[in-house]
Amino acid sequence: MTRRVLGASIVALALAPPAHAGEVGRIPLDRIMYDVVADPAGGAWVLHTKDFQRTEVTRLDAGRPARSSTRLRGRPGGAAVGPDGNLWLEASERVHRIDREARRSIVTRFLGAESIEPALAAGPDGTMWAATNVNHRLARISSAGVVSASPFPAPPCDEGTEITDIARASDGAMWIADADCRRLVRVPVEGAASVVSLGELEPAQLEPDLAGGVWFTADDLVGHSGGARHTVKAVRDIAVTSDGTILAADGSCTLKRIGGAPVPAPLPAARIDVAGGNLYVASATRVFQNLDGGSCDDTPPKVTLRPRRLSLAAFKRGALRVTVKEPAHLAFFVEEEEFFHDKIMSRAGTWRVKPSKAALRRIGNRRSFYFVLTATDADGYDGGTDGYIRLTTR
Ligand SMILES: [Ca+2]
Ligand SMILES: [Ca+2]
Repeated sequence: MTRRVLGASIVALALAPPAHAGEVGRIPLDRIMYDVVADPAGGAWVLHTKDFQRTEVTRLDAGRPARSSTRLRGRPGGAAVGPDGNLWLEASERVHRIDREARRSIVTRFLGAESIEPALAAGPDGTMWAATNVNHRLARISSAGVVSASPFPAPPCDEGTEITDIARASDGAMWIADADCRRLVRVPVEGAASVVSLGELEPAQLEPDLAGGVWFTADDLVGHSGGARHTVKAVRDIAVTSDGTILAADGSCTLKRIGGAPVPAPLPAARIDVAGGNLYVASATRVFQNLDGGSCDDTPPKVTLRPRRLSLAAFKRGALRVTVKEPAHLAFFVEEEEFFHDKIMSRAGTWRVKPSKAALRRIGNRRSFYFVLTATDADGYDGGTDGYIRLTTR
């Protein structure tokens, strides 16, 4: 059985019938992807940034061009599909709602004493659940933006309480990951909350199973609320498919399948999400819907810089050439200078580094300078080179 056939058979098992398979979107090479949130109605929202000061959200739908991005201030905290079918997203103490056309509105603000933890999930009562990081309160946010707060459903521990994720279980209960207290808190639809102590493990992300329990990530591990523990080195994200298969993304060319063989991935998958029979996997800048197609490359970009000895006049003319073997974001730095150039290479090729006049003035009286060249490919792998360049007088 070939890799491709194996991958296709698992897709058929878990996600049949896939409406679409292949690459469905990409963001510019100088962006960093935060997350992909799959929409149960098809499509997905991609959360990304260029400068970590703002978050952009791009809507992807198979067969349609990407919806123009909407921008908001700050880094995203929690992000989840709300009871109204829109993406709900927390950033800079605001809860935003973004619809399928990528239009944004602010649902509510958490300012001052009741700032919000980076976790959101749709509750069984038509509200969005969140947690505030003062006084350990649980917040329920209505579609109209009305917040009703109640005491956190488990007593605080000595370390305080840090909520990293909230998820709705298949039976309607809500699971809360409390990292500082190293525990999972389960809030049933009716009755008292219960606590699952995790020993030394600090839970990060949650994904509900099909039987009321929940899977979680912690360090190099994927665990279950029922007690199972599986080592997954450098686990970045997890998802549960409609037949209960647990897939873990670790930035490599295979998805780790808990309790089974790894599944070939179409790209080095760092983010993964499942909804409505679709699986989305994403690397640093690319998004695939389902697992067919692609040819996964988990090698850093190969890059060379020539020549290492040239005249100032030649440098000024652009004789310093960087060659890269695949699409990449290139950045050239000169030590102890602010001289910095970058270039997005949308295909393999050569970039001529042309210094500005100001940069030439600053380094023109030197005999040599130390440079660092970095190259980041479409999947977030870093390559590069560094060394000295000698400047000759002629
Ligand atoms: Ca995910
Ligand atoms: Ca590569």
